[in-house]
Amino acid sequence: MLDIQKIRADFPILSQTVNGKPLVYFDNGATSQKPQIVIDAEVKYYQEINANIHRGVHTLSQLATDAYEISRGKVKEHINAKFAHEVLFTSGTTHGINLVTNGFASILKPGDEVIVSSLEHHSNIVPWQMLCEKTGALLKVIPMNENGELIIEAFDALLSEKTKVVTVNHISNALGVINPIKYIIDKAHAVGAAVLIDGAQAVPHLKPNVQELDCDFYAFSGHKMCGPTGTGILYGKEEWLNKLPPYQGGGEMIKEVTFEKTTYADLPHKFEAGTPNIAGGIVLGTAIDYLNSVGFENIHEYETELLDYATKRLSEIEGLRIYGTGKNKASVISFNIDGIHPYDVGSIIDKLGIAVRTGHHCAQPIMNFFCIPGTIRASFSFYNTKEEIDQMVDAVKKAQIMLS
Ligand code: C6P
Repeated sequence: MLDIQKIRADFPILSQTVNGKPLVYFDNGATSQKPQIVIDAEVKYYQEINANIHRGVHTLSQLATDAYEISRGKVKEHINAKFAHEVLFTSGTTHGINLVTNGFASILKPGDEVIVSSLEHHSNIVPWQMLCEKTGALLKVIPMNENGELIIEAFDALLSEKTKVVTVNHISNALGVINPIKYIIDKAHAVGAAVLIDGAQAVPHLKPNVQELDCDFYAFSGHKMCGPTGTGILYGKEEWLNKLPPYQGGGEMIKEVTFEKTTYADLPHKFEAGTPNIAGGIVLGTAIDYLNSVGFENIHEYETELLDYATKRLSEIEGLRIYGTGKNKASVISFNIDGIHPYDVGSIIDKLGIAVRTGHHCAQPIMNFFCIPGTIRASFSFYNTKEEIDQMVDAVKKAQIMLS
């Protein structure tokens, strides 16, 4: 059992008022709030050990390097990667996915096929489209049903020896649906395809086990899991990271440079050109420690309670439709009210202190499927409460009356 009031006290922003009302922060899918321990760790880094890493022999540089590599080790343990050098620091999920698609440009041939799902964020559509344009590969899409679930038989039918890559998100950001990724990974491997999982929306809610999943790549963002913005991780299997060419050229990613030829550094440095977000990388480790101290089983249990409660309460509102009604869901609810634009509801409830996201959530194909311009999305974290859900429901009812 979580002591929610104690947890809330860890997050200074939650005691703030917005528009004169206590803040109800339900935009955790966009970015999570940060506990004081994470904020303090960022300050402590700049106050005490700020230096560039992997370069200097001086003490501060070594302290910063050690802290950065300790954090990489924490991520390795957290996701159960086989080696620390399979864990690449990135600026976020988008960066991680682009690193992979860039690498596949030298692997794919015209007529090869890449399978994405209809539930993807634009970050996991556009880079693959760009790759297909560059290489002459074809983009195939796993369709979804009215509940927002992928149609798995259709996925099975898309697979063939032409399939070279399959990519899906672990959890849909727009609908909260949890995808059957283990099934997808195993089926894709059976035809020899590589698999990238976009874990951006999964890591705040669960602990991915990349060896058990057997995915080839797993990309996520630090800022959605209580870490700083501009941080992220790309996990890649050693064999794949050795096969892919570097993403960017520059300092840190080389073994030797002459004007005739450059040789590249070993993993992970081959993919970490330039000075990274050192403070962010270190503090991501602190965020992971914090989440583990709360406990992912506790988080799952409590967030399921919040999801069930919010689904029940919102369903009381006449004319309200929830999108993404499959069985397997994370604590995200996307909804609309008949005849009212989601933006209008979002603006009114913001005046009442409630922060939700409205719009297409960078997942326009999902909105096109439902023939809507967007939704109102409430995404819950373990520091939210049922009382806050009640406040949102009251605010939505008020907005409905004002806008009808
Ligand atoms: N989704 C949301 O409000 P970055 O911006 O690189 O940290 O993450 C991109 C991204 C990739 N995949 C999924 C499934 C995502 O949800 C996101 C980010 C935020 O839903 C901001 S658009």
